[in-house]
Amino acid sequence: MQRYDARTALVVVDLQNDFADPAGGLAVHGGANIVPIVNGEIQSARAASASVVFTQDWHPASTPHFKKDGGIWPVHCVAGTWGAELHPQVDAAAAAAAPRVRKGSNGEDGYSGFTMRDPVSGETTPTELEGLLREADVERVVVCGLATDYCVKATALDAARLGFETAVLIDAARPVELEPGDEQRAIDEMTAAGVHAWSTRMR
Ligand code: VGL
Ligand code: ZN
Repeated sequence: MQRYDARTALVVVDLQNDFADPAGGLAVHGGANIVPIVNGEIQSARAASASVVFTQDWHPASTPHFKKDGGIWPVHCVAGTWGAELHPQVDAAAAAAAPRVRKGSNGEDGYSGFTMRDPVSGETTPTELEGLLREADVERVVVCGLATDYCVKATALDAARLGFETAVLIDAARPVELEPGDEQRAIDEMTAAGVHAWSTRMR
C-alpha cells in the first residue's frame, strides 16, 4: 500500500528546538534522531503530491501550561524564540513551502494540531488545520513528530474523530514518557480509536 497520494496529508507535529534539541526547554529523548526520518517522509509525500503541514507549539511567556504559572511543563516553545523554531535540519524547502499551524498563543494547552483547550475553562477552539486539509480535499492523515504521548497522540485522535483515515508513524515520533509506559499507552489509545500504528520501514 502506498503511503502518500494527493488525498493524503503528512502532519509533522512540533519538530521544534525545545523538543528536538538536547538543549531544548522540554527536550524529548532521541528527538533529534527522527529529523532525518521525517525528512524522508516529507520527500515521499511531496513526490506523491501529498500535502505537508507543520504544527508548532507556540506559547506566550506566561501560560497556565507552564509549571511556573501553575501548570506541569517547563517553559518551552515561547512564540518567536529559538526554542519555538523548527529544528534546523528539517527539510528547508518543505518548511518554506508548507503551512504552519501554530497553537497555544492565547495561553491554551495546544496539544492537538486541530484544537486548543483553555486550561482554566476547559473550553476548546479549533485551529485552522482541519480547514486547510478540507480545502486540499484531504481524506487521509499521516502523523509524525514530537511527542508521541502528547501532541502526536492528541493530533492523531482528533484526526480520526474528524473522520480522516489516520496513521501514526511510530519510528518517526518520540515520547516524553513522564511515566514509563506512556508511549505504549499512547499507541494503545490511538489504535483503539482506529488510528493505524505504522513504521516508516514498512512500504
Ligand atoms: C507537547 C508537552 C507540552 C508536545 C507540547 O508537543 O507533545 N508536550 N507541550
Ligand atoms: Zn506546550
